[in-house]
Amino acid sequence: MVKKKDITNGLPDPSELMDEILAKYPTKIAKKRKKGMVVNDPSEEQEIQANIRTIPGIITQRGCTYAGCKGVVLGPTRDIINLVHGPIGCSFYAWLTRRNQTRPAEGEDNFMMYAFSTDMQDENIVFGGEAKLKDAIREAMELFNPKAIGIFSTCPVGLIGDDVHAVAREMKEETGINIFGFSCEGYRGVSQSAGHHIANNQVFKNVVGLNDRDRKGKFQINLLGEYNIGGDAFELERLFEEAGIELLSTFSGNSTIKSMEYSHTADLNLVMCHRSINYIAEMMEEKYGIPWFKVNFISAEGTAKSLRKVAEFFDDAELTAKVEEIVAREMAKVEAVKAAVKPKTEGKLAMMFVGGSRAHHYQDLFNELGVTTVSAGYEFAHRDDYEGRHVIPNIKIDADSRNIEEITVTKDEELFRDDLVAKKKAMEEKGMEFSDYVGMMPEMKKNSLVIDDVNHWETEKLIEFYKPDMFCAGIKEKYVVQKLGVPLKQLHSYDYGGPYAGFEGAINFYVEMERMLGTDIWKMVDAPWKSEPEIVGSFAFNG
Ligand code: CFM
Repeated sequence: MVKKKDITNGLPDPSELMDEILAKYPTKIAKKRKKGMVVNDPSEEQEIQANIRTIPGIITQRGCTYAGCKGVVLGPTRDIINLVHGPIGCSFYAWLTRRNQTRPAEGEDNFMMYAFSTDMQDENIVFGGEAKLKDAIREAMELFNPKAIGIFSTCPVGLIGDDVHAVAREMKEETGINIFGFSCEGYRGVSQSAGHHIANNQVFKNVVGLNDRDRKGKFQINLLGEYNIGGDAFELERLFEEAGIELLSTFSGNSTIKSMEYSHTADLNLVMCHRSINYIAEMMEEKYGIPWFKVNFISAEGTAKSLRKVAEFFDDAELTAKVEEIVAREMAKVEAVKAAVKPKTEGKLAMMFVGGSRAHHYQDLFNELGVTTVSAGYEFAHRDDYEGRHVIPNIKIDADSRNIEEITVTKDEELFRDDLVAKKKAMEEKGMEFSDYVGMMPEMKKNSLVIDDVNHWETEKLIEFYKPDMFCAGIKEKYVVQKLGVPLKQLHSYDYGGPYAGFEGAINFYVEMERMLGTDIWKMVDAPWKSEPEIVGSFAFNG
């Protein structure tokens, strides 16, 4: 049986492990990879290299720009037809695999179970696909009569030069509905992160502000960067509703395009996933004066803290009392489950390599179970998600980032909320923090190993060194890791579980971790090829 690292006197210094990992690479590549690895010291300012191109040939966890735009940001919105202009494979592999759920009202449009594609063929690549795209839009109109259509560009669209924006303009005119395009070709950026930015820009330009709904609640908010994976948004909606907080729109879990149209009438934006949506938060503040702050509803403590911060912002006795009542009631349930589970999970080791925010958020949930995160990293986050937003002015803008449109946002003289600006200022004076994200590294232990855009070779070495009890990542890593004897929890799709957000979510996660951390089954199975190699390879020549 494998013996895991003893961490009673702090985490072991992983410098040797780092050297061993790097020794395998050619010198130039080792130099580059080294900058993406940090032996963490939260008492110091440390720099990590992030958001740069993956080295060709390395088995990355990353996805493409189209995935970040179509799948991540727009995918969970149910009443828009998300039409993919491209070969069918791009649609097929983006079809319902993310487990973002939705709950339409009776009779309301819900297109999420469909995969809409222009199904480009060779002849469209050679002669152009714009005519086919127009036909697809007409067909979609006839069959579904939607309120809006988004057109998503896949790699070939950019290569052959189809102008999705011109088609969108023309078809908007012809159909009378809102149609807009995204230049989110898979290769457009270094990862799905570019797709988030492109999606934010287009949604802000073409959707936000279209409809000025009258105020319905005393406290109106938007939740940005929550995508309702495994039903997370449902749990948060339950809490807001009980507290009397009117959730205008979520970007974009369990959302409608209609609700995004009046989202600019909110008093406050809460940012959950900073990486994917901070652009809209910033742009809404510029244009309408709506302040934002970062929240984390992953973990019971985080949920309580986030709800309390919202109550503090609105500074209303009734709301504060209600929030306290909810927190007290829910925490009692949480504590009861935690007390039963924690003795079995305490002292275990986890590592997580996920996306652009969950590798940080889930550390809070593991902390509640007494599980230490020994190593973590994002697939595609930027330096600010690691080091904190204060580094943004120092981030070098490279050619890949310049490739993404920066839109200029100006103040809306009519709708700008001077009252909110004054409120933010007053709250800041009282010590409340806005427009900030502290990042992952300052909140991780000394000597934890932080790695950006981790690859399979590095994953194997990490497992060999730390012998963790739990590895959190996605489907591409799952079976490789399990064959190495370590259970893997998917933190993208949640496997078949969830919700994990909010109080109920924390309870679900505790119970699941008790089960997953409490079994040695993965350590007992040996991959068959360890004893009996099935394929033996040899070089035909030594050239
Ligand atoms: Fe934000 Fe996400 Fe994430 Fe993300 Fe994603 Fe996702 Fe993720 Mo998968 S928006 S960065 S692009 S929290 S799909 S819901 S789980 S990689 S950590």
